[in-house]
Amino acid sequence: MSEYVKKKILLLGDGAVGKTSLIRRFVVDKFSDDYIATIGTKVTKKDVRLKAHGEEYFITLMIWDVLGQRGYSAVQASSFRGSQGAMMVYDLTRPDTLKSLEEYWIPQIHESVGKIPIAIVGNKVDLIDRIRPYEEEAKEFSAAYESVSYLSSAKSGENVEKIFRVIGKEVLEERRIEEAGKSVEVEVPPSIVQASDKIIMDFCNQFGGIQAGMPIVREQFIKAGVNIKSPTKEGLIKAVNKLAEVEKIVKDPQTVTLNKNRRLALIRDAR
Ligand code: G3D
Ligand code: MG
Repeated sequence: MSEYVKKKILLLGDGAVGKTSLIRRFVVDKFSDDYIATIGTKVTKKDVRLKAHGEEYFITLMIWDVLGQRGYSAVQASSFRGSQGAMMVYDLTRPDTLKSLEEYWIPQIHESVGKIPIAIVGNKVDLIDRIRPYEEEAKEFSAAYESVSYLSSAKSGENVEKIFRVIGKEVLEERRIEEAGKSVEVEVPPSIVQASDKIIMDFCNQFGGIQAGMPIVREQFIKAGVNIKSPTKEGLIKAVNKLAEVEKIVKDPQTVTLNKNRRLALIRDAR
């Protein structure tokens, strides 16, 4: 007997560590050099067949590529909800990205969904010489979180399939998930990144959720020329206007104006 299940897996880690490349490699088995910055959150589906508890499962992995920019905590917390496993990715050529897992990404995930199975992934193994004890470093680090660790390369494909399968299996065999169910407090006045974060969430909430809203946010932010890492007030104002244009198609004029003014106020009040 095989069972059909659907599981939500997050890919987390700093910008440019290789999250999007790993997903692309796993899903279409290809490495593309064109780099498209992930603005917001993107969900990719992949079906895999797995054995767990001695049974065969057909499992659909819903892989969430979450905005890798620190400070977007509302978007991130909202993306974390309901996730059952996570791959925490760092870049082997940039030690600060490993530190960032410890200081930012792992605490964030613990705070919003509790202790779910995680895998620590040191990516870009094709770029390093193996003289340094990278493996030991990764093992030591992951032991502290009772998690598995792998070195991978989205470029060569090394370990990519394996990591997704391992996390899929761990999620199936399931260690306990503690829903902390905490909401994220944002202090006042917000920074410009926090304003941007709030605007994105506000739009998504109005637009039927993060999965429906995020592709539109992505498109309009690009059109407005907003750099998600360091948004400017001018750029955000443009983006808010563009989002309003989209909302005009589906919402009444009053709501559109209300939404727009609420978002412009966020920008105005930002530091
Ligand atoms: P992100 O989604 O975590 O932000 P990306 O990261 O997947 O967009 O990758 C960021 C850059 O690292 C890209 O380079 C990408 O090609 C490169 N990259 C990702 N994984 C690997 C890997 O395993 N090996 C090597 N050599 N490069 C990798 P560019 O230059 O296009 O920005
Ligand atoms: Mg990306």
